[in-house]
Amino acid sequence: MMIRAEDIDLADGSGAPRSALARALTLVENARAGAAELLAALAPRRGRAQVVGVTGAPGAGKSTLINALLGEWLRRGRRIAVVAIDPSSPITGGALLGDRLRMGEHGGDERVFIRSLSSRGHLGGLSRTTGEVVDVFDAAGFDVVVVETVGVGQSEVDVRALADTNLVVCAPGLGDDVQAVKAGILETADIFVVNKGDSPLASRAVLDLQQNAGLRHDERGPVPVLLTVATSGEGVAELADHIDAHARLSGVGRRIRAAASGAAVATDAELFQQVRRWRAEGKGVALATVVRTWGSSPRPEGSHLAIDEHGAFVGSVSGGCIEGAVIGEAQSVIADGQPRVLEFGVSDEQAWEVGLACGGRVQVFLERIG
Ligand SMILES: Nc1nc2c(ncn2[C@@H]2O[C@H](COP(=O)(O)OP(=O)(O)OP(=O)(O)O)[C@@H](O)[C@H]2O)c(=O)[nH]1
Ligand SMILES: [Mg+2]
Repeated sequence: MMIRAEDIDLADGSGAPRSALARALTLVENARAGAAELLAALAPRRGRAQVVGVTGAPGAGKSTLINALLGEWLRRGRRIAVVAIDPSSPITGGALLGDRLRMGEHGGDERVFIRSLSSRGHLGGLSRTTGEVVDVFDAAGFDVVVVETVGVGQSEVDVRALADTNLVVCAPGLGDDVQAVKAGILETADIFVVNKGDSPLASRAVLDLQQNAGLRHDERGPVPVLLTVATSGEGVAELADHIDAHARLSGVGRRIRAAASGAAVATDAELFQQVRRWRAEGKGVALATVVRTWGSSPRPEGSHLAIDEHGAFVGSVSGGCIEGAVIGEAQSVIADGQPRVLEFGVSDEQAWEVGLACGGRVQVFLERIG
């Protein structure tokens, strides 16, 4: 049965659109016939929702924190959709079930819609259609769309392109988190959350992070570092305040504006400043440069993406679609020192996988620097 754009408007008051919404999501998620038409019809209604990315190591408490935020946002009269990316095998479904349980408290509320997506091995860690699922929720009238992903490796690549406000959740004692921050998550985080504030190690983690957060010297200033206890709700109202404030300051609909303008994510000066910082820290660094384009390539020749040995990155060689693949290859270049040329185009199977714009083709030169 056809789903029309007007079937999934929460604001029109014509009864519960939940089943229509669920069907629209399935259509879009699986890129079934009619998905493109529906998305086109919904496009003008997008751009109102605040997209909040929540990343962090497995077990940091992301889902529990989102559950607590749901309660706080409901008290503030918001409608909230949650997209939880399941990092595990779609076959076991274990993580999906766990997320339903941890966020289940508000799952029955009319104003909350929780959807789990499988990452399906997609490069970049997000399902190819995550952005479209976000578009559907935005157009349907949700005020906030939360996207939860595990922030290891490349998954934050796509979240950065998608979210208006990026939360990085750390838990004291998980060790890697502070390392990850040092490795460059700093550039992508808008708010750091130290969760499990009931742990004796928490205040130390806050201090560590504040020191690191203070190192960011661009116009955005230091990243706020907040302490929460997701299980009790402590610190969650303050976190919600910061998320609101970030929307007022930086706006919403970033993914739509970026797609429309092809705006660069960092100037060359910012990029090479980060490269110098990485090299001063003794890290291996690779530079990717767009050397040739054909058709509708999202970035012009000369665009750069710099990557460190841990996969932290700054800059862009695409609209976010091929970065995952380039970052993976860059780490090999750092390891073996061999420069190489990568090519992505719509006729390649790989390009299809990563969703390069139709008709576009781009050649990227990768070299180790330093
Ligand atoms: N003591 C304490 N435990 C917490 C807190 N927040 C979450 N937990 C517990 O930590 C465990 C992991 O929480 P989740 O919310 O599933 O963590 P997650 O980051 O979503 O995990 P993945 O989705 O698997 O990556 C659960 O047992 C939670 O009950 C907290 O503030 N304090
Ligand atoms: Mg989770």
